[in-house]
Amino acid sequence: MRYSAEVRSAIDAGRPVVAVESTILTHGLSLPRALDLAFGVDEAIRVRGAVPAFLAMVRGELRVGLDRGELEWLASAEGRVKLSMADLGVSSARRLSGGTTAAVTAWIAARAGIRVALAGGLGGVHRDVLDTWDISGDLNTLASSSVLMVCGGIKTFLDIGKSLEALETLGVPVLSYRQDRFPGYYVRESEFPAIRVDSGEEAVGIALRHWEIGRSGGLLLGVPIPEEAALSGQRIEAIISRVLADAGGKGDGKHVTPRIIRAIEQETGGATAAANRALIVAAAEVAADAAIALANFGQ
Ligand code: PSU
Ligand code: MN
Repeated sequence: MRYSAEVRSAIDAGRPVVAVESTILTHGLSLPRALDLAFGVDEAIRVRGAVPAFLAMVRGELRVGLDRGELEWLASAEGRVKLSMADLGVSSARRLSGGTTAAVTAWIAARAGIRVALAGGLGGVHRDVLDTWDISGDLNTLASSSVLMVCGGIKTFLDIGKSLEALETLGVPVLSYRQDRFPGYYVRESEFPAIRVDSGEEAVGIALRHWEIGRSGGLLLGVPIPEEAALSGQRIEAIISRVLADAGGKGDGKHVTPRIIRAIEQETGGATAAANRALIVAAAEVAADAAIALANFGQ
C-alpha cells in the first residue's frame, strides 16, 4: 500500500482522515460530472477540517490518498476497473488501475488504521435477488472491517429492506443522521427505521463503544439527501422501474450496478446527477465531523 505524503503524516499525527471510495469517480456519473463530484467531496471534507484519502489501485498498487491530478487521471484512465473484494489480487497481478467499491474502501481503510470511511450509496441486496442471487459484497465486507461507514444510504434501486435485514444478520449497527428512518438515497427517508444520531460525534461515540466492548467490524451511518436536492419518491420509482426493466441484468456480476446508475443518469439528465452530488457532499461533511470527533477522542 502506498500512502500520499499528506495522508501518511495525518495518520501518524492522529489528525482526522476520511477514506473515500473511488468508484463514484470511475464507474458512476459521466464526465465531467463524476470529476466535479469527486472534487466537491474533496473540498467538503477539507473545509470541515479533515483530510480526504481517496483510495484506488494504480497500476497494480493500492493507493491511500490521491491528489487532484491523480483523480483527474483515474476518472478517465484507459481500462480502469471496478474493484470489488474478489478482484484485488487479479487486478494487482495484472497491474490494472481502478476505483474502490465501498467494500474495498472499508477493507483498505481498516488496514490503514483509518476509522471513518465515505461511500456514495452502499451496495446491497438487489430487488431481483431471488432470480440473480445478487447481493453486494459491501455488506459482508463492512461486517468484517472496523470502520464507521458514512454514506447517503443504500441505493434506491436496491431492496433497502432486505439489505437492512442482511446487515442485521451480519451484526452491523445501522444509524441514521438526524432522523428516525434510514435514508432512501435519492429521497430523504426510506420506510425503514434506524438508530437516530444527531452528530458525527454521537456516531463516533457509539462506534468506539462498539469496539471497546469487544465487537470488531463496521457500523453504517446513513445521511439523508438535503431537502432541496431530494427527488420525488414517485418520480424516481417510475424511472427506476423503467431502467430496471431494460438495464437490470442477470449473471452480469459487478457490471449491473454501474449500468443502472448510468441509465438513471441518462433518463433524468442533470436531475439525478445534481442529487447525487448534493447527497454525497452532505455525507462527506458528516464523515469529516465524525473523523474530527474521533481525533478529539484521541483515537
Ligand atoms: N457509485 C457509483 N457507481 C458505482 C458505485 C457507487 O456511482 O458503481 C458502487 C459502490 O462503490 C458500491 C458498489 O460499493 O457500487 C456496489 O457494487 P456491487 O453491487 O457490484 O457490489
Ligand atoms: Mn452485485
